[in-house]
Amino acid sequence: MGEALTEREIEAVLREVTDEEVGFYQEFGWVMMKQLVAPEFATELQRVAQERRDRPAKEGAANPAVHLALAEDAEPYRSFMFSERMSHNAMRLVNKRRLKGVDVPLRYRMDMHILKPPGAAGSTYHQDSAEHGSDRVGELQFWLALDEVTAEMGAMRFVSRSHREGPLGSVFNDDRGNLLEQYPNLTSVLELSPPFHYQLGDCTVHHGYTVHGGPDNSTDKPRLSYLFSYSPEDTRYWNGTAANWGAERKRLDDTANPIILKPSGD
Ligand SMILES: O=C(O)CCC(=O)C(=O)O
Repeated sequence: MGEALTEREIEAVLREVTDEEVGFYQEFGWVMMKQLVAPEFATELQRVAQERRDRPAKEGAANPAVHLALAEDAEPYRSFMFSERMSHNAMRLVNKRRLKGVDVPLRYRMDMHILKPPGAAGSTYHQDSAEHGSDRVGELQFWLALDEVTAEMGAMRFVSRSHREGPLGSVFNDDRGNLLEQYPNLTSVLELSPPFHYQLGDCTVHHGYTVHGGPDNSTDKPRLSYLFSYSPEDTRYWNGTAANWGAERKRLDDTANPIILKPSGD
């Protein structure tokens, strides 16, 4: 098991986000932060996650790859995610100060270790906040490479500036297909980010309304990453939980809310 780290120790392995990165994120809805954490710290996170996965599972035990930053026995995850430096980094990106005049504290939303083995399917194109059911913007997700991740290993792609489009619909637990299928003009009106090549310690962050997904892992190597996410303290969630795979969604019914006029086909 790893040790809890002091703020000073965290600052030695986690840098501040730059003004350029904050500006890029606000404009495009995502940003790549090269070497946000020191490679040896990313290796330590990977080691601790692997050790937890290798432990014999106790009956009814929680998934060892999820909520590491809340666990008693998964340091340095907690020290990292709850550090002042990470909190300030995230608050600067969220930038509630712009309209409120003050920063809004962030809550832990969730964290998880993601392992995509060779051949694993790509990620469905979606918007996190539309899936999670938050009532306001501000939620954001960091995706930290715990090993080298090439584009062919299924590195995510983001639809640049899609965070300005508002909610485009939830797609998990739905039969209408991912957002690229539902909005065939999305990547011609807007632009898909370039294919990324992450080095150990590189991290992207994306806005809750940025459309993102990714290709299959078409290599013979596993794709290792750590996803961690915050949400503004005052956010309300539809079902009172900020779970990753979708608050319940129901379509309106034709009797109570009849359709006014169906558009004629183009
Ligand atoms: O790891 C992936 O490919 C997708 C992760 C994701 O959807 C997210 O970070 O919001």
